[in-house]
Amino acid sequence: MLTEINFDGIIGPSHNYAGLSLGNIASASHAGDPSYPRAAALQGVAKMRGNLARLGVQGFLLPLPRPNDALTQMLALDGTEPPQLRAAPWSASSMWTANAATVSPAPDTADGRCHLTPANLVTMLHRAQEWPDTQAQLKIAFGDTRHFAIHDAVPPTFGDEGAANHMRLCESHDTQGVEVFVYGKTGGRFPARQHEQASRLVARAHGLDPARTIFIEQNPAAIEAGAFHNDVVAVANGPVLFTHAEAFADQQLVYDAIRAAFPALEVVEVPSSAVSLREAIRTYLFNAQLLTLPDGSMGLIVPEECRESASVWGWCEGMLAGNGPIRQVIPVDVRQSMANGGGPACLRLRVVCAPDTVDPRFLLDEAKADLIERTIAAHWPEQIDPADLGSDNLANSVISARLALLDTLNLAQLG
Ligand code: SUG
Repeated sequence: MLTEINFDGIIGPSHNYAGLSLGNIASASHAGDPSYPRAAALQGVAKMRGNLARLGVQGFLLPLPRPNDALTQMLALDGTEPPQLRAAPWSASSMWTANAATVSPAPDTADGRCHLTPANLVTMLHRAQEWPDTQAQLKIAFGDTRHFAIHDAVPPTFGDEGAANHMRLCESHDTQGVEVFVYGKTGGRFPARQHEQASRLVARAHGLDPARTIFIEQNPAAIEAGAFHNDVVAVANGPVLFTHAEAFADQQLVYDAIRAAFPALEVVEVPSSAVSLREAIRTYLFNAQLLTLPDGSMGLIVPEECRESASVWGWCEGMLAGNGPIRQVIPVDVRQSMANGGGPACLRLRVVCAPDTVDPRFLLDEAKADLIERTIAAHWPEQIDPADLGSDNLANSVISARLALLDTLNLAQLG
């Protein structure tokens, strides 16, 4: 039985605020702040626990090895370089698994397998180092080649940011869907991180039906306002597209194109008069997990920041009082990730598959959540100041913390 599993990235012990992502306003505005890796990782586990209780299934991916010595050497770091360059090999950015890969579930693909393409993330140096290690992990978690195909990343000429710029509409998760790829065009103040040709390449490699595959342009004004990924302004689940009114270059064209392939589309659009683009990006209302709950209704897992915004919370309350498909709005505290521009949706990769086809070491249960929490509490640094990045002491504690987690989860092979 195919079901949707959220694979959250466990927040790594080197989590820090180095201001590395141009166009990501939270990352820029927290540059230089101290970070709290232990608290960050525990917030992530608490989110996973909540969804495990709600859905009965939850997966995770492990932090990647940091600091990355190969990148340190490649950059010839010797202490004279600018701090942002020094910070790149330390980034814990693989926590945002919505950027780990693009996933096309089995009902959508020509060979009836679930296809995953790791995102090359080439626009940002600190993220471009992720994909080979991510791919190695995906090959273990989804190693059963009867059910999964793991591709190489697309060539670096084309920027690919994975599932953060990909949406799937379907009657239910286990039926054939319509896949929507959202790309940006270069030329604005901030980089357009998802290139059209990367999206088209991924769709071809996954064997998608062209009649059920749509390519749409992100609104340049949204990128300009800080929507460096489409999942900052829109999210889809089942037949529902939950979107800000200014998410796409031509909003009506997008609805029409999706409806032509998927007539059952239900659009929940938030008008700019209710929530400005700026406030949507500040609160991450759309960087939400839109979940189908066991009773068939939908719940929206939003950051706590949404509850603190009069306009956003007012819109949510009005929406709940109406008769729409989203019946619950559930705030979660992921503030440590939010301060780097990563909300609840950034922290998870959705994979539609049968749970028994996944390596069970990547699936969560309550006992494993306890173990993970204990390991984090015992080994994750309490605080990192960006000035500490580069120090041998910190390197040793970050490396041993990750190895302790791998050991706990019987995944030392990722060492
Ligand atoms: O790629 N932030 C990440 C946030 C990714 C959010 N993901 C999705 N929207 N799906 C990024 O910009 C900041 C790192 C720093 O500044 O230290 C960072 O990489």
